[in-house]
Amino acid sequence: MTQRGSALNFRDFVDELLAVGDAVDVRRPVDPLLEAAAVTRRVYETRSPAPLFGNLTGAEPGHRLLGAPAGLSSDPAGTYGRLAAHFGLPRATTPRELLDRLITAMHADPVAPRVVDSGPCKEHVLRGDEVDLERFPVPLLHQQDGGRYFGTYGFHVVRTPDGRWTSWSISRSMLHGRNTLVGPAMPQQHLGMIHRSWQERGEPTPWAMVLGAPPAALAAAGMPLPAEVNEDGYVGALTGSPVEVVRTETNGLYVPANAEIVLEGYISPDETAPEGPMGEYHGYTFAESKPQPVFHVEAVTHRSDPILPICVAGRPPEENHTIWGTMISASALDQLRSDGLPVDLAWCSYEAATCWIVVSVDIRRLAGAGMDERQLADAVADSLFGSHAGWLVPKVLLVADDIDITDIDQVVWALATRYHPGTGEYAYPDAPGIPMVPYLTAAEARAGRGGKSVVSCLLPEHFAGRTRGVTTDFRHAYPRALQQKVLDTWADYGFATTGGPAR
Ligand SMILES: Cc1cc2nc3c(=O)[nH]c(=O)nc-3n(C[C@H](O)[C@H](O)[C@H](O)COP(=O)(O)O)c2cc1C
Ligand SMILES: [Mn+2]
Repeated sequence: MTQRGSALNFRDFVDELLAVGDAVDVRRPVDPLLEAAAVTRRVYETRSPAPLFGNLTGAEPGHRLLGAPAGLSSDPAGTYGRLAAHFGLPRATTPRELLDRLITAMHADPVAPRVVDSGPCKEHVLRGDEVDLERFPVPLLHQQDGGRYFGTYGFHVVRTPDGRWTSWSISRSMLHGRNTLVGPAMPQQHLGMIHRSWQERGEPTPWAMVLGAPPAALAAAGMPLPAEVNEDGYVGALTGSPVEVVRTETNGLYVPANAEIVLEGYISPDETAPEGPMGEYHGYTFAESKPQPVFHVEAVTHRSDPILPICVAGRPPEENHTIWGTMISASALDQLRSDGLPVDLAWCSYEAATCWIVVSVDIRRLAGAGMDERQLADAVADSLFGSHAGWLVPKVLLVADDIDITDIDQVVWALATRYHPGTGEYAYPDAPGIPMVPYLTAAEARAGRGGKSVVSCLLPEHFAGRTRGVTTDFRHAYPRALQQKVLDTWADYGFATTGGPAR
C-alpha cells in the first residue's frame, strides 16, 4: 500500500482530473518533439483540460506525458481547480484560502517524512549500463530550445554534507546524453548552495530527481521557504501526513515512494556543459546557452507505465505562474506580516509572469502606523527585497484593501486611476534580484542588482485610513436590497444563470 489522494499521490491526482473532466486522455499518436508541447501551450492559452498523452511516437509503449499539470480552468467555479488538487483541496478553493493554508503550515511543527521499505517507484529498477534516458519520451518544448527537457516539473533532492538539511527544489534540466542531464543550480537557490558545500570539499554532490512527485511536494519544492528548512517536513505539516519516502538504490538519499520516475546519481563538482536556451517563465526565449553543471544518472527507478509531467514555460498562465507565483505569494505575505507591516494580502498576478507582486494595504492599520508613502515603500522594500522570496520578484505594487488583488481587472483599474506619475514610484537600484528579468541592463544582470521598484497605487487619503471617491460598481452604487433583487431575478430578466459569481 502506498499513500493515496491527489496531494500525496501523483497517479491519484491524474485519475481525479480525468474523473472530473479536467484532463483529457489523448489516444492519438503524438510526437514528443514539439507536438505534445504545442498542444499543451494551446491548452494553457485556452484554459482547456490537461492533456495526458498515452501514445507517443518513438517512445517505449506505455510511457506517458502529462501537460499543463497546474494550468487554469475555463470553468469559473473551478478556475484554480488543478492547483487546488495539488493540495487535496476543493476545486472552488480561492487564492486567499489557499494562501491561508500555506502560511498556517509555515508556522506549524514540521512533520518529518516516514521511511518505508519499498513503493511503486521501485516497480522497475535500472542501474549502470541499463540507464538510458532516451527510453523516456523526453519532449522538445519550443522550436527555439537548445535541447529536450527531462525535468520541467520535477524536483532535485540534495543534502548538506553533514546531513542536517535536505532540500527539495524545482530547477529545469535538459537531456545531455544517455545518462546525463545539464541544468542551472543558481548560487542563491538552495540547490546551488548545497552543491557548493560539496564542491568546497572537492566531492560530487549526491543527487536525485523526482518526477511525477506527490503534487503537494512538487509545489513545496517550488516555494521559496527559508534556507535550512526541509521541504519534506513542510509538506507533512501542509497535508497533515508524513510523506512516505524510500531510500535510493545508490546514494543514501530518500525520495517519495510513489513517485512516477526517480533519477539518482551525482552532480559533478567541476564538469559543465552548455544548457539552453529554453522558453522561460517571463514569456521570452533569449538565444543563448550557458555553461551549467552536469548531473550524472547512475540508476533510474520508475512505476509501470510512468507519467512524466511537463511544464511548457512561456506566456502566462503556466506553472511558473500558478505554482511558483502562488508559493512566492505565500512566502512574501508571511514575510511582510512577520515584519509587522499593515498588509492584507499579497499576490503575484499570474498575468504579470512573476515579475510583479501586488500587496493590498490595510488602510486602517496604515493610518494607525502613521507612515508616509516613502516610509511605507522603503519598509516594504526592506522586508521583501532582502528575503529569499523577494529576490525572485522585481516589482511590488501597493494598493488599498478595497481592491481584490487576485482580480487582474481591479489591479489594472487601480494602477490606471491611482498611481501618480513622477511621485508614485520608488526605485531600489542596490536591491539584489534574480538576473533573469527581461528588462535588466547587461550591467544589472551581471551584478544581480537593480531594476527593482515599489509602485504605489495608494492615494493621499489612504494614509489617513479613508477613501474619497465611491467606487461606481454593482456592489457600491445600489442599495443592498436592490442588489439582492437583481440577483434573485436574474434568470427572470432573461439572462443565463451561469455567468459566474458577481464580484
Ligand atoms: C514549473 C517551475 C519551474 C521552475 N524552474 C526553475 C529553474 O529552472 N531554475 C530555478 O532556479 N528555479 C526554478 N523554479 C523556481 C524554484 O523552484 C523556486 O524558486 C524554489 O523556491 C527553489 O527552491 P529553494 O527555495 O529551495 O531554492 C521553478 C518553479 C516552478 C514551479
Ligand atoms: Mn529550500
